[in-house]
Amino acid sequence: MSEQSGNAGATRDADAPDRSRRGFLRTSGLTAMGAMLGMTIPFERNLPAGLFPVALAQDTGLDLMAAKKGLVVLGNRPLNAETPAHLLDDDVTPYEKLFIRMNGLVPQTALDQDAAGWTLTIDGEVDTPLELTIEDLKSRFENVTRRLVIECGGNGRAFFQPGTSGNQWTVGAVGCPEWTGVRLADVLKEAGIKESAVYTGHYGNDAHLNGEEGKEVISRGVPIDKALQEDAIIAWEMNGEPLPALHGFPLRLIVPGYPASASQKYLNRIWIRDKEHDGAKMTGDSYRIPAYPVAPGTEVPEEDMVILMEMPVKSVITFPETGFEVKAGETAEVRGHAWCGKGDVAAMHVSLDFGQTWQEAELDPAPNRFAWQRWRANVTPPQHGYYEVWARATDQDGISQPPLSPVWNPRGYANNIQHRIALVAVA
Ligand SMILES: Nc1nc2c(c(=O)[nH]1)N[C@H]1C(S)=C(S)[C@@H](COP(=O)(O)O)O[C@H]1N2
Ligand SMILES: [Mo]
Repeated sequence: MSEQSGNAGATRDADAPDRSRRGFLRTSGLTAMGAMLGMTIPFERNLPAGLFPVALAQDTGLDLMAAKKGLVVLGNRPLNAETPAHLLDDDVTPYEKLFIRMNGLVPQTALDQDAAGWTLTIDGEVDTPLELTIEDLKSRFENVTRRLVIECGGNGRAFFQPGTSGNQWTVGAVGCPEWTGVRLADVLKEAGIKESAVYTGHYGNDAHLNGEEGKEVISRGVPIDKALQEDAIIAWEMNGEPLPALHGFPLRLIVPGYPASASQKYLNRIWIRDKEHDGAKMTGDSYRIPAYPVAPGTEVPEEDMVILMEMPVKSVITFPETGFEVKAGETAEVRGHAWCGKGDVAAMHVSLDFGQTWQEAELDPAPNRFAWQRWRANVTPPQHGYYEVWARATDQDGISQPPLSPVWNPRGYANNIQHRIALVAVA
């Protein structure tokens, strides 16, 4: 849907035969654009040639958001949208409820669901560079299906004080779909990782917002040891369907435990580097935090910023929705999910008295490593009035989510503040 930029320069004599795409749409029936919009366009004949309905343009993202009605759009160029906590209740996050984080524009190949000739190149510090089709991936490596959490490094940014620039994600830049693909490690081993390998560098074919052809939108990587663990996968399916356009069609990486920026969408190349990767948004202060705790608002010199790797332990309350009413003295179930960049979560607690006392929640084991874990607890508000449910997950090292934002950092990453919801007990 890049008609606006694509055809805008093609001026035509109004009387000349109309051979533009819009002309084609016209001659194939005036309702073609209307059909795409799902309604008639009463003044369609007034639409200047080359002008496409703005609602169909990728600029608005409206067409792409059609199935994701409950999400909160933070911006439309690039398109970013998060999921309200109460819509994250599913064990496996469906397409409709998965957050969207675009740094550029969805590539045309993804919009067209066109995977013809798609290849994935593995090159750099390898014995045998590979160029694999999707069929090669499917047939030459063991296929695996895993539930894996993806969480944006900036999830929770909105809770930092002072505020930091970037999308003001609250709690919903996270999800846990089921991905099908092959282990990244298997593919890398096939290529043969040289001693000199240090880091991966990931590439996709999404278009830069400024329209510059071939300009990198985002290209991140992970230490080679992380890439060689068995958890990361190169996926072509999400929840049993080909990857949707917004989530990386036809191939993407899922590197669980790390900020989702490492999980490159529209993946067509993995460059094995002999040094830390320096692609777009790998350097400067992107996805970096100070090497030492700083006071809120501190300006940190660039050389003191280190790459954000493992995401901290975290949880979300997905039921009930904030503001829920219960009867005083009666028991209500609260539930949600917990996850951690180190792997399994060790314990889950909830509080009904602003953190004075905590009760242990039931915590299910993960169906596989790096899937989120279901937790549930029964709470009983003793008398009528206003309560809050606070949720706190603890990792294997005994580290818990903080009640206030964790150590501040200039770009607002990795905020694992406890999630709170309001609970009203009526007499
Ligand atoms: N090609 C490409 N891959 C990308 C991005 C992108 O903009 N382009 N954004 C990254 C970031 S920052 C996040 S948080 C996740 C978001 O994945 P999702 O949109 O499928 O939820 O994709 C990552 N992979
Ligand atoms: Mo992200």
